[in-house]
Order: sequence, then C-alpha cells, then structure tokens
Amino acid sequence: MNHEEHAVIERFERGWLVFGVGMIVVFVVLIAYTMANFGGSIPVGTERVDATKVRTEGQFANPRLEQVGEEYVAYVQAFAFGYAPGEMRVKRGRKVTFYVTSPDVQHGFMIERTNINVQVIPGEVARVSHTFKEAGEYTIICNEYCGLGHAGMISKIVVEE
Ligand SMILES: [Cu+2]
Repeated sequence: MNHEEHAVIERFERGWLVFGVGMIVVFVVLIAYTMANFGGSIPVGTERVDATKVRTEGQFANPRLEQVGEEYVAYVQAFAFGYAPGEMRVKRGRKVTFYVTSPDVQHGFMIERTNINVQVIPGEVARVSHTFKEAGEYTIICNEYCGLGHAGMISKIVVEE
C-alpha cells in the first residue's frame, strides 16, 4: 500500500468515527428528551408490599380513584382476572397517577393508545402517570400471561370532557 492510499483510508475511517460518535450523541439526547417529557410512562417501583395482604391491608385493600387537587391518584389491584376499581372516569387534561399491584400472580397494565404499559409483580408497586389529552374510552389490557382467564382480563378508563 502506498502512502496516498493510506491517507484515503484514514480519511474514510475518520469519517465513520465522527458519524459513530455523532449517532451516540443523537441517541443520548433523544433518550434524555424522552425522559424529560414522557417520563411518566416509565414505571417507578415505589415500594414493596406483602402480596398476601394486598386484599386486606393498606391502600390497595380499598382500590379507588381519588381526585387530589387538579390531579387524580388511583390505587389499582390487578388480579386474576380483572382490575379493581373497575371502570374509572377522569376528566380530560388532568394528570392521573396509577399505583398498581397484584394480590396473586404477575399481570400487565397496558392502556391502549397511551404509552402506559407496565408489568405488575406481586409484592411490588408500580407507579406510572399519564395525562389523557383526548376524551373517550381507553381499554386497559392485561398483556402478561396470568392463567386461563387472561384473554378476558380487561377494564376501561373513561376520559370525559
Ligand atoms: Cu392478568
């Protein structure tokens, strides 16, 4: 290989190195942007609970949707094979924070047409939040296999104007 060819390869390599580093920067910026603006749909494990006492003690023994100031807080039990509370109704444009746990096996908590999609593990509380920007009915779906009733494990959240 003569000197000229060598220089060409160096330029070519440098170009790809710059491109590679540039892509890493782009990805880091995109991830940071997503976390800053859409971080609510990233589940936060807030606490541990005794799965055998979920139905009888603590916040989840009284599953509910509560209005707290301008926002909502929901304590949700995902059980085989349903959700409590059942249908939830909220106003459009208000932030809803869901705390979800299971008294039995693993479940999923996915709300269609949103980024809410979390695993519900017995013994753990998953926290996610979402602001519904459009009124309508949103189906909540269990997307983690939990037994024979799994396919019918659905609920809904109604967003009103
Ligand atoms: Cu399930």
